[in-house]
Amino acid sequence: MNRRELMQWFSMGACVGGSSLFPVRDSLAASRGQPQASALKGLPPLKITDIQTILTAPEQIRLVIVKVMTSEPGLYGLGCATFTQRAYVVQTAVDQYLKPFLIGRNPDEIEDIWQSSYVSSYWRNGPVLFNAMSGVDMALWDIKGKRANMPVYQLLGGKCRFAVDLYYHASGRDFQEVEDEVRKAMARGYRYVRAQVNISGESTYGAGSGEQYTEDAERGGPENPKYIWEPLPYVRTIPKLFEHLRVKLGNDVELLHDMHERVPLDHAITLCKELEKYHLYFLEDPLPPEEIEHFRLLRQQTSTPLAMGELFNTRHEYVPLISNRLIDFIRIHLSQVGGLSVARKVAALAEFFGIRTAWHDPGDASPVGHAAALALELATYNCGVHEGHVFSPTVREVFPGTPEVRNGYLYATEAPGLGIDIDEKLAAKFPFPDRPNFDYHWGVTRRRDGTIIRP
Ligand code: GCO
Ligand code: MG
Repeated sequence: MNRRELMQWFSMGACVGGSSLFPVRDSLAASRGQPQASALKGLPPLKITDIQTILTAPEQIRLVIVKVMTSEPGLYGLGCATFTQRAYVVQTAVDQYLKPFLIGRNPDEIEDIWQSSYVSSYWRNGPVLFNAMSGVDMALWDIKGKRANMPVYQLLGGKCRFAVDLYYHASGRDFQEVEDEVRKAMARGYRYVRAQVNISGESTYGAGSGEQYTEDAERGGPENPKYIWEPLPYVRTIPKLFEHLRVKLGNDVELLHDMHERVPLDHAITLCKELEKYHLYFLEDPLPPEEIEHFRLLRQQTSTPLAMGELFNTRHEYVPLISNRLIDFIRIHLSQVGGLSVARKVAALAEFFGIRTAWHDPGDASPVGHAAALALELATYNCGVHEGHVFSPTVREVFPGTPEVRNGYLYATEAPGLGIDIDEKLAAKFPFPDRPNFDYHWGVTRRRDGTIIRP
């Protein structure tokens, strides 16, 4: 069907599910008698008929997908509600609480569904509820896009770039391994690479040391610390890593680093200042979210670009950092903050303050979450970079329409809605890992003296 035929088909009132046609209505009469029908331009009224959660782990990462079904046969939306560390709690929030609240509602009312879900438990904010709401929210945008027969980025204002730059994760046990990984990424066309290195003898975040965290890790508590991490060796090593990378690789690659909020303010200031000469694209999470007031001090001391926000839940956390221009990049987990609807408002707020987006998109955002972030990024002027995850061929089979990576860019599929689907039969073949639900990566790393560190 060409575009003209498509427009005729739409003006006749065809619906996305395929078959039903509605008589052309007189728009004036409709707006007097049936305001809703007029606003829908002939599309049939729609109701939410069911909401399901789909749990799957094709890469051993616990993903939570929300599927919102509608009264239109074959029309459904998908959203990402992934919170790997507490997946079953999110499932309960969707199945036991949001589902009964939202069945029968009109899926077109995305903003109202968000606002009413937000107050539906009286106590609001926080992980779990926001993960559940994120899943529903993305699914509703997916439905609206399918209904409009447009990719979601069109509904958000249309493209302001053809694709979005990705950053690749390079980790290694030593500088040489990290350098090799960065070279590999550059050879594959990536222009942005995050570099993390293992600190010998320490439980280093993101360094690919292959350390196995086990169930007995926490048994000893502060009396018997097993996974040790100290700030000083870390703060001394990282500038040397970036010196090595700049000497060996030159300046043609954008380098990033994630501090994962592990050091106190004095060390954060020292490290940010020392890294200035290596011109990072950004330095992520120099401080924990509990210490956002410290950003005022850090900001005045360093020109290293700062990224912050993946652990934020509420507007109370990100507004001061943006409005006081204390960071350069806002990082938000779209599947955690309340979905596309919230992230789009944060992006708009950030634009007024010259702050760019770098949504949190590692492997624990599902391909559906990546597709939603991409839709927003394509239509967001102040988009900086998309956190890249190299999805395995199996994940791509489970999620047909997972956005394609070409030459370091992430491309939209151009299909209506979020442009992505799930093969539920295949997804069921990848149940959550046969390990305890508790993820022992977190809450076990301690200082030498036994003090727990964040995170
Ligand atoms: C990042 C993050 C992640 C988190 C992970 C926690 O910047 O990509 O810090 O790697 O650690 O999402 O589950
Ligand atoms: Mg991070």
